[in-house]
Amino acid sequence: MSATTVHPPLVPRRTAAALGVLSVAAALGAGHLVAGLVSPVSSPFLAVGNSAIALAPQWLVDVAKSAFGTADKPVLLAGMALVLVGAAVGVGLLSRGRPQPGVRALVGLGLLGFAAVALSPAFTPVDLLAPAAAAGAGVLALRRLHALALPGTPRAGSGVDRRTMLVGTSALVGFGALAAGGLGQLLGSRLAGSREEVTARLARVALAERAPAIPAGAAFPELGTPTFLTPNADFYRIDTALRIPTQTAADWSLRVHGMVDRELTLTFDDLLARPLRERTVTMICVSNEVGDDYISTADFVGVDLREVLLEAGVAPGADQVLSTSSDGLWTAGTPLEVLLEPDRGALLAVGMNGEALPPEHGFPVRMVVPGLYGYVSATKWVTDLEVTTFDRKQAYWLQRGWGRLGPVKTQSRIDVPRSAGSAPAGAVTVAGIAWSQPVGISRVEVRLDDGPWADAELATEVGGDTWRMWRAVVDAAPGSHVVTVRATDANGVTQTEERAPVLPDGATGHHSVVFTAL
Ligand SMILES: Nc1nc2c(c(=O)[nH]1)N[C@H]1C(S)=C(S)[C@@H](COP(=O)(O)O)O[C@H]1N2
Ligand SMILES: [Mo]
Repeated sequence: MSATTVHPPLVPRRTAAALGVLSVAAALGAGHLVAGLVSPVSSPFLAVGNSAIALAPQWLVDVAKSAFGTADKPVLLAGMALVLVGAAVGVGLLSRGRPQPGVRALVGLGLLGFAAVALSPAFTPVDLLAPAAAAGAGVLALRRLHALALPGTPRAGSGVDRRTMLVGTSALVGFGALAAGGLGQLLGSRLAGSREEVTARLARVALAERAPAIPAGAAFPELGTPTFLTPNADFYRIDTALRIPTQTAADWSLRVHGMVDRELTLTFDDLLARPLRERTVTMICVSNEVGDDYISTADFVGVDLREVLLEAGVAPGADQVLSTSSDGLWTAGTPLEVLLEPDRGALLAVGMNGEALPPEHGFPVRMVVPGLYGYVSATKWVTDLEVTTFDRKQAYWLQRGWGRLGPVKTQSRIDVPRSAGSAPAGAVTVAGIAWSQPVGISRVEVRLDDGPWADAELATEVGGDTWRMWRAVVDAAPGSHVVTVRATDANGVTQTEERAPVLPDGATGHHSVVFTAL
């Protein structure tokens, strides 16, 4: 070793910047590819963009809208790309000596992607695969390139010189990132294109049945209840899909078979050629704990499922329709008797709140059956209906110990005051939702502490298949209080007070909220 001061070797500035950009490109490419493969909603880059929009203050959104009009999204994405290039250069420059600071910065970016994906209401754990792949690819690329770029680390025994290796590996990472990103984009855009086409077609068709307009007095969002219709982006999401099926409408078909007189195969065009009906339906998950929010409402457009079953002709002895998703991995068993009720209104849905179904909610076609929990009825990405018996075939959740029939139980929920929240003492507004499909709600009562039950005011009714909002005013002296709610259905049956867990067929019990009057 020489006697002069030892400077640790450093990667030249420009090379370091280039390494940073390549590593971030590798991360984005890998993330976009994995998102395209498993879940189009989970691309970290797009998720960060969507979160930026969701978290942006309203004035900023307004400024962007008025300045860029419909180009506001591309402008946002371009802006994010610029910021990312800056961050990438930063990652490189931080790592001129050792790769660790850059690795940490990449992991930080990955965590940002994680947070953005996890923030989406459509989030399921598999959505974390894309940001994880992104962070992994970025760190790998940075470490590898860094090792090659650092001066003074000769690779003993290697025939190729370090510089050639560095250039070659850089080119590989660059092309790999582009190819992965491009492939991811292709996978995602095929689906996006098909969705746009379906949305446009739905806007042109004349509906055979329209859902009544939602009256102004149907909800009290200004008090803190949900809006009557849940925006698609906020609609709760539950599924076991490890990968969101990316089948396009053109590739879709539905087979109706089993105990039927005539087996049917319907294409997407066949569906759209049939009478299309619009119905406002509240969907609920059996896993909804008392007071929880696995419940949402949408205007669904689709083909009447009963009409399809009658056309196929149901053989005597059948008691179940087993529906299967296009990946073949999930099934629901729906009581045939319910599907054949003339007034049930079960749909093979293609539209949701004025657009094609979102990918995570079943594009291109799903089932919607008012009054049944989703696990026995709401098959997303449905491509197969087998008319059969419960004895012969057991659906996914039935095999795992959940109930066979799955009718939605009458329930109510308090949305304000928030749990552990506070309100000025005196007249305190209590508001929330209640549901009892398919008959509807006739009465909601609230009780403060151990006081008597008092009638709440019901919002304007939309239908028996949807939730109904309610509000009440209680007189609360300063201090801690419990407010409790109970609902009564249109037949006069009040929801049970008895607590039941969600397993096997849905929770029961009163919802109570503790709050402080100040
Ligand atoms: N293919 C498929 N469809 C499915 C499921 C699933 O896991 N896979 N989950 C069901 C359950 S349990 C519910 S509650 C609803 C939820 O529909 P959503 O995600 O559109 O709200 O979809 C149902 N359809
Ligand atoms: Mo569910």
